[in-house]
Amino acid sequence: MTAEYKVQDDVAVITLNNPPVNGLGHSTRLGITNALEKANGDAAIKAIVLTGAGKAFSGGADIREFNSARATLEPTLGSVILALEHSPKPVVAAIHSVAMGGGLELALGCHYRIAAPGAKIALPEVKLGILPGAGGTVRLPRVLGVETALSMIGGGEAVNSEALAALPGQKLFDKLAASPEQLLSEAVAFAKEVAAKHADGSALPLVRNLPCTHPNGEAYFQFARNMVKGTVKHLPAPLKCLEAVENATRFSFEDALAKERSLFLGLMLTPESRALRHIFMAERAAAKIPDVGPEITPREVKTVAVIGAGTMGGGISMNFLNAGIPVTIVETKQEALDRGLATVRKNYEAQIKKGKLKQEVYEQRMALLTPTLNMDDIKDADLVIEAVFEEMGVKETVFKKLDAIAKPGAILASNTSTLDVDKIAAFTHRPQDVVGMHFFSPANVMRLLEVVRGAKTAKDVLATVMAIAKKIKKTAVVSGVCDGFIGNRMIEQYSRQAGFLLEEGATPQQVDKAIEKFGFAMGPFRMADLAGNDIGWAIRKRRSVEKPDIKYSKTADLLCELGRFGQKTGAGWYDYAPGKRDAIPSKLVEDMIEQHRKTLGITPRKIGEQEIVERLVYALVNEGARILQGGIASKASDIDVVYLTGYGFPFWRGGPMLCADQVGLFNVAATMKRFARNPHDDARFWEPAPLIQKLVAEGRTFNG
Ligand code: T1G
Repeated sequence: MTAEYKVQDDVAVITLNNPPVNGLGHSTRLGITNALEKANGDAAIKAIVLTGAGKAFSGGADIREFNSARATLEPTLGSVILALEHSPKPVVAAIHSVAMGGGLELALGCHYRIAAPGAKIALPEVKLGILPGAGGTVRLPRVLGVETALSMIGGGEAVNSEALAALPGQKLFDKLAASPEQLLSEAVAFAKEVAAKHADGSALPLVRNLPCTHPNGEAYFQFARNMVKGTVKHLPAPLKCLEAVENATRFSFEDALAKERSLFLGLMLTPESRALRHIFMAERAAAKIPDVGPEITPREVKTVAVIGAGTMGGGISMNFLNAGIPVTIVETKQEALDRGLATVRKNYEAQIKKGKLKQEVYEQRMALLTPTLNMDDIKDADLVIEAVFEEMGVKETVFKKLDAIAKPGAILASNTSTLDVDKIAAFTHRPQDVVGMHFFSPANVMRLLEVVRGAKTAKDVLATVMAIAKKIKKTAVVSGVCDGFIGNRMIEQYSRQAGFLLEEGATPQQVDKAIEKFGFAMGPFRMADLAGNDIGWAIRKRRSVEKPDIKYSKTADLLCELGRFGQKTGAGWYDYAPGKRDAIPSKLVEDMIEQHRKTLGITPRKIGEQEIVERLVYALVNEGARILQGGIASKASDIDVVYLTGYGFPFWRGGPMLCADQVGLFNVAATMKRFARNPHDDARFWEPAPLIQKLVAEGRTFNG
């Protein structure tokens, strides 16, 4: 059982002990009800304290059980809470650190609640695409008031225990302990007090018996509904949260509880909730490298050096400055160094203007940045990140210098976005210390960090980079070495399809509009105009030498030959008014595409939105499957994390691989085969990857 039972004098102490956060899985739920029965069956016990071991009171229902029958195995959480309410002896919840979701609902079923200061209190279910499903929407308004409760349930954010205890009229906490260390002793003492108070047989207080009203309910909920409708698109849960709390003010406790249950079960089945729960687990799973366990000790990183003060070098440096880690930034020319520093200052000053950064914090951070023209100044750095021009010759020069200057044990990382990290490692005598750290532009904003594992990269180097990624608030995903790693290798296929769609009859705005309606922040052509069409042009030139047999649309090359590199030249796939970013469809570009179709002998056809979306998204899926079967990514959820945190994939769809699972791999494969019959497309590419065919044959999915 993952609920321990101890007796202190005449008080039974039940301690949840299901690391890491006392998730309320079936064994924990059973442990609580067994312990409750034992306490109530022991005449020597006058009161009960319920608390949590380790770093939480309870983090809620066990998310790992959600898709299994165990989640509804009795005693369900609702049954455990009923058992608490029916206990003839008073139950005091002693809350510390975290009481979230079902964990808070459990405490609301107790007769009394005492909290340590600093505890994080939340009903975050809405972030998982659901709503509190064990009475939270009917009990929390009764102890905090309708408006505070709705704000917590609809937003899902945590609030500190002392802030809630200070709310006028609140009935959530009967006491605030002096400190987390004194919580248990104070809870036991308080339990004795309430036992004495109810020794006369007076009824124990139940949250369910408190009133739940709002003086202007109809107007308030209408206002709240309009607010939610205006801000949350694509996600059904927030409006259902509001409906459940409104029910609590309109119906009896039991009726409102029953309505909450049916709303909860309905949301559990939505694809959006499946996606959000998948993301929660996927982001945490990405931090785990199958063959790099907790026994591998990371190296210490106290100082960082960044080679190159360009846009990437400056942005990369900011991540470490923000985490309080000193950075030495190196350039070869003073004007480049000055330009880089000016960019860093501009980025910080913009945050100050928005009120997101205090002046003194900005100055503290800048004080940690040491600019230099002398490469020798990096000799003591624990981690050196190269962010120079994306050309192997330049990388070779830099890494040979780093090999000669950097101290033994320093980690030498390249920010390369496509080049072979094994080749870069071979420029040094220490390939075991070389790794890829591929940041995404803007490097101080984008959460994704692709950690590229070379054949010889040492395990402790990987452990170090994963640990430092967490420290600088990046979501790190490990990739093997291949052209484009995970993200760019897949986006290459996505972009190829975008080009073919133009040749077959679509316009850039039709393609962008379709995929943006699907949920991408930006379609491929608006994105190309933002990033710069010349970047893709250079990569295609390199690739046409290395892999001449790759078929791709020449439309992008034709565009670049006109000098239309995108926003930076005031024209690209779209036209732009001077100084503006609004993409204006371009007659010149459409004529150019039309002319190109003629040279190819293609009669343009009307292409529907669904085909556009499937060709773009399934291109990601097919290449993702090849990346998986090639061992470049260790799990499908890692690929989803890359696309969700680095490429603007709509989060409510959970990533390309989960999206394919939700459509059904049988259907995805059948569509791919249909695309393979299109004479203007790339039949070889559209052959479903062997892994997809295997999963379809076995009736399985990417994400298990
Ligand atoms: N179930 C299972 N595992 C969980 C978990 C949970 N509820 N919460 C966290 N973990 C795991 C997580 O996967 C990771 O595992 C480890 O704990 C540390 O997590 C009926 C149905 C509690 C604030 O949404 O917000 O109750 O990677 O890295 O930064 O109404 O975890 O180590 O193997 O995040 O210290 C509602 C979700 C559930 C809370 C701790 N509860 N958790 O943060 O650690 S639905 C939640 C969090 C529910 C009822 C409904 C955070 C945390 P591993 P971590 P952390």
